[in-house]
Amino acid sequence: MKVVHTEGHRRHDPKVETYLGLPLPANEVPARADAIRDALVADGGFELVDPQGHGAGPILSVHDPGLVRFLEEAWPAVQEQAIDREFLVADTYPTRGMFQGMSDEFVASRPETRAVGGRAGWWGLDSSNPIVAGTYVAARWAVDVALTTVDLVLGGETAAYGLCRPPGHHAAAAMAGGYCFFNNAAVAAQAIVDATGERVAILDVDVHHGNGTQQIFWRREDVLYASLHADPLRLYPFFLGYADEVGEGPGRGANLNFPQPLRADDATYLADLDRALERIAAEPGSIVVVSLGFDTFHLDPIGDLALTTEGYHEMGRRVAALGRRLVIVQEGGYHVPALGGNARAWLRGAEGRHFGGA
Ligand code: Q9C
Ligand code: ZN
Repeated sequence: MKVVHTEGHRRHDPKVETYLGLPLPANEVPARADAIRDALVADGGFELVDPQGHGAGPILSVHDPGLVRFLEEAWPAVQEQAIDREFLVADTYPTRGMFQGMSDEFVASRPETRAVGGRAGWWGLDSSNPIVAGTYVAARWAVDVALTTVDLVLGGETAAYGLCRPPGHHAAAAMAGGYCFFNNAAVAAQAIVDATGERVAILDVDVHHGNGTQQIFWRREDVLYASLHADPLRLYPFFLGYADEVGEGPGRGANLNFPQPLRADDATYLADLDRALERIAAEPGSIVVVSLGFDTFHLDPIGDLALTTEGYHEMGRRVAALGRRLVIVQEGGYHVPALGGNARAWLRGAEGRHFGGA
C-alpha cells in the first residue's frame, strides 16, 4: 500500500499543552508520525510517497476563510503583541452564556476582535490545543497529504494511507480544536465528491467523536458520516457525539454516532463497527474515507476504550470487506510505543494480509 508522508509535519512541534489550565507534556507530537512511518517502512509492504501541493482552494471548500486567515496570522500576531511564550492558547472564548437573550442577528454582528488571545477563542474550541510557530505550515501539509491520498485512489489504487499530522476531525468549518486545525478527512471527502459526483461515506474510528466532520456535513446527504467513539458523557468533545445526532434538513439520516461504553473491548466495538458498515454499504458510492485513530487502544493515555492490536487487524479486514476503495487518513493515537504496530496491523488487515509474517 502507498503511504503519503512528509517531514513537513515536524513544523508543528508543541512541547506543552495545557489541561485544565496546567501545563503537561504535549500528546500530539512528531514522534507519533515517526513511529508509524518507521514501522511501515520496516514491514517492507508499504511504499512512502511525497504529497503534492494542492493550494488553499480545497481547504476553502469546507472551511471559513476567517479560520485559514487566523491560523496563518496567529503566530506573527503573538510576536507582534510581544507575548513572550512558546505556544498560544486562547485567553477568552465567546461561549454561549455570554450572549444569552441576544438575537442571532445581533450576536452574528459582534466583531472577531483584534487581540490574539480573543481571536484564538473565537476560532478555537478548547484550551488543550497549542498553536506554535510552525502550526499553520504543518496543517497545510497535512491537508496536502490527505489530498494526495485521494489522488492515488482516484488514480486507481484500491486503498491508500495518508499519514496526516496534525490530525483533523475536530476542526469544524469555522473552528480549530482537539489538536486539529484543518479537517483533513472533510477536505478529502469534498475533493472526492467534486471529482466523482458520487456519494462519499466517512467512517471515523478515532476514540473521540469527530465533531468537526459531523458539523461540516450535518445538512448534507451526499456525505455520510458514521463514527464510533467513547461516550461524550465521559470524553472530549463532551457536547457532541450522542446517538440522537442524525443530521438535519437534506442531511437527516446521514449522520450516525455509536457512543461506546467505558473500556469497550474488541468484540463490543466490532459489533457496532458492523452496524456502521452495514449502513455505509446501503449507500451508493465507491469510496470510503476512514478517519483512523489508535487512541481506542487499551494503553492510550487519553482514551478510555480497550482495543488491541489484533482488534485493529480485524477492523481493517472488515472495513476492506465492504469492497469499496479506501482513502485512509490518520487522526489520533497517543501511546507512541504501540502506534507503529497498530497502524501496521490495521493496514495489513485492510490489504488482506495476515496479522504477522511477510
Ligand atoms: N489531557 C484527537 O485524537 N483533550 N484529538 C485532551 C488531554 C483533547 C484529541 C486533554 C483531545 C483531542 C485527534
Ligand atoms: Zn482522538
